[in-house]
Amino acid sequence: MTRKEDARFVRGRGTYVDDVRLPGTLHAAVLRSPLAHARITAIDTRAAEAHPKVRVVITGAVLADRGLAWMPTLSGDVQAVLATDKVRFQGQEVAFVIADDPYSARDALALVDVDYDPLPPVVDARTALDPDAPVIRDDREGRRDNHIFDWEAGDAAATDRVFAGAAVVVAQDVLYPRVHPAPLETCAVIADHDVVTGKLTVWATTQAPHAHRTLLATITGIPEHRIRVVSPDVGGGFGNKVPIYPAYVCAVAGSMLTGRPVKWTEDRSENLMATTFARDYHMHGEIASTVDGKILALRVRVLADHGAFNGTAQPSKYPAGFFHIVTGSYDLEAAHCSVTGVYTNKAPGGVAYACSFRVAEASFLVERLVDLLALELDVDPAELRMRNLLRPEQFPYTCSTGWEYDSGDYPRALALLLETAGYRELRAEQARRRELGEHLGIGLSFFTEAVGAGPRKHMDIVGLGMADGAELRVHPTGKAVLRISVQSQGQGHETTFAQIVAHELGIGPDDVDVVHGDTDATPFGLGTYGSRSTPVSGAAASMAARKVRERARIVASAMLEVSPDDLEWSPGRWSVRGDPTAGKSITEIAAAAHSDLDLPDGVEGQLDASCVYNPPNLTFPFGAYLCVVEVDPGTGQVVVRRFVAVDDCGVRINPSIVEGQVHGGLADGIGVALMELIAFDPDGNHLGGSFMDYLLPTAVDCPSWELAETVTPSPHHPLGAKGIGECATVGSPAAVVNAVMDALRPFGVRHADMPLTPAAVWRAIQGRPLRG
Ligand code: PCD
Repeated sequence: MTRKEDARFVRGRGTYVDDVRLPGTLHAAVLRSPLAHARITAIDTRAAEAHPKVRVVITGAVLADRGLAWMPTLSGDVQAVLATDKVRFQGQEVAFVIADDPYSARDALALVDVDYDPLPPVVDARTALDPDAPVIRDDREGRRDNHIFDWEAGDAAATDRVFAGAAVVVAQDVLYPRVHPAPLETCAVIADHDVVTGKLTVWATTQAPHAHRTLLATITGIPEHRIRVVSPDVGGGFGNKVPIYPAYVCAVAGSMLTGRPVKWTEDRSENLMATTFARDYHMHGEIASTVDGKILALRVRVLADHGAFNGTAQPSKYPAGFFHIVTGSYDLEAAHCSVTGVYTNKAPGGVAYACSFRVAEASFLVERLVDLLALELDVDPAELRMRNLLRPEQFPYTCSTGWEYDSGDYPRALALLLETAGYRELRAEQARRRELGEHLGIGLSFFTEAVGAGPRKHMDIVGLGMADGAELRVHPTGKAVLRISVQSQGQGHETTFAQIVAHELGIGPDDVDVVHGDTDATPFGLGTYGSRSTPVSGAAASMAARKVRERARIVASAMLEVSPDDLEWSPGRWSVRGDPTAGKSITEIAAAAHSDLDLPDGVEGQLDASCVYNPPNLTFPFGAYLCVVEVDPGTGQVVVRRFVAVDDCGVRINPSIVEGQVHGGLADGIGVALMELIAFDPDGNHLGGSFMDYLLPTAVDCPSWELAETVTPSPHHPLGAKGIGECATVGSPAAVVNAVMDALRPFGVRHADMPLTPAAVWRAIQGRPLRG
């Protein structure tokens, strides 16, 4: 089925926040810090306020009077809404100018005069804990260093024991650099506070409208039932639209101060500089094996750069997200990982950009280590993986760091990959081309994702348990409306969620409309990230539809004057067991459910039903990827020739949407591996504030994807579906990097850090790799 929403998107008829025009709207711009670390000694707003079109200039002091200068982050820290004492990263919000039009607001920024007293910045996470490092968060009582947390998983002693007895140990420092989700639509907000009713309506680019409503209530003190968050069409999220940003709070304050709607739309540089980044993990990994390549254990230490405020978005029990899935897809005797988080003078964040809370970092590390082990043992990397993958009979499998993988047939996926790619012929071609002095590289990766958070007893964000809801209404004519708590940013939920209901009720997907993105119109839930919509809200939709089906059975039994037990279901219809001609369709039953038909005592009319789904476990999709690159050693240029991907996300609701999700993620992976990097100079100046510097992959950089699939249903999801949205971004960078390293083998290169730009590759060939 093609995507329903495309009918409006391909006509340019989508409605994004910036398209929303409310009468009387004022426009805002944010004044940002030019310095990475400095004390603010004075702010003079008089000249800006004198601008004829400026209505209000909000500073940290104005907010402090209302208790709004600081706000909670998603990780239990606090973040400055507008700086009062110090600025802590370049691009930090210092003042918020509200004017009649966006141009005047921008112009007036230059009229705000801020005196800064520069302080030395902490730019390199590796020096953040030095005893003489400047303390970034001196706002926090008693804080004398830049340490945020230490966290560990697995059994350290058991792991050390296995390592001590292992014949082979390979170790490597691996950086997963700071990258950015960079959605095409930047962030935007309109806050509209009605002084008469006290009601606040916030139009925002959010992946989690309900969580934002609760947070806005907590931050502003406006009662939650008077807050409505509307997230219309969203032009890409990728984790960037999970947090609440300071300008959202400023817009609310601005609307309360002016009594008018206040709109703020971020530009590209602001998005790249100040909204949440991803990764920035300095990892040290060790892998232990026997001489014949049986992988025994994994030991990992991580230094995590969280920027100036700890604003990572992930379940609160897990400060390093799901990083402890670093055991990957292999059967290990022991594993241990420890993560230390530090503050630096960089933008806050650490969002799960297209991965379920740090699975991208984990998966990249283990897949690099497996390749390095193959190199050390001189074994083919496909062969080494095949020997060590979990076997189907081991599921459900509990890994050494505690995750219970629900289902999988890994060897089948890898075998299909090798066959689809023509692996043996590729290796033969590589040998031939090496003779000619040409550098073809073949890279593999195998990954396991963990998507669909909760269960809520283990997972919450700021105390909100990770469950999601769905409400299904069936109208008298049999047409249905499904209301869901999750929010599409391009994934096609209007199509797939209609398909789920259509499948359960045996009606056409065009007879089901999906409502989302408006907290006044949808049930509560935690929203769309961590590929959780299908595993959680998709399950809720399916369960709600099954409740409707059961209600329909009772109504049908009253219509047919038989016992409900004598009815059997076929898609769209209840009929008398053994007599398929005596039956009633869902449409007929819906009409009857709204009619004067006598229903058994205790049975309500109508068919509507709802469900709050608390997932019993995450779902564990997986895949096997192969990338073929050519490297020009003279220039260091990498060209991706082929990319073959086998994905298993259980039952696919919409195969073409799933393929689209995989295509997008594979392109993401090429970008991260070869070109994307948020870099800083030693003063903390941000060096990637536009798409001229922060490179995103285009069609030119991508081959024609070659996809294949296996289907291993999730045993606990009502439809057997697992999430897919982030799989390819998790699995693909390792395949690309492994391919480049494979191509560089004749030059004796073992490892080089991402992004493998021409300069980085050329330097690695010269034996002078670029370092973090
Ligand atoms: N599906 C199907 N089947 C299966 C699964 C799935 O069909 N088995 C489909 C669904 O339904 C949807 C899609 O597919 O439609 C997806 O899904 P999922 O996996 O569930 O996911 P979601 O939740 O919905 O979503 C989310 C994701 C994420 S997370 C990300 S990053 C990204 C992805 O999604 N983002 C985006 N993808 C995408 N796409 C687009 N277009 N855009 C965007 O933005 Mo994060 O955490 O936020 O970082």
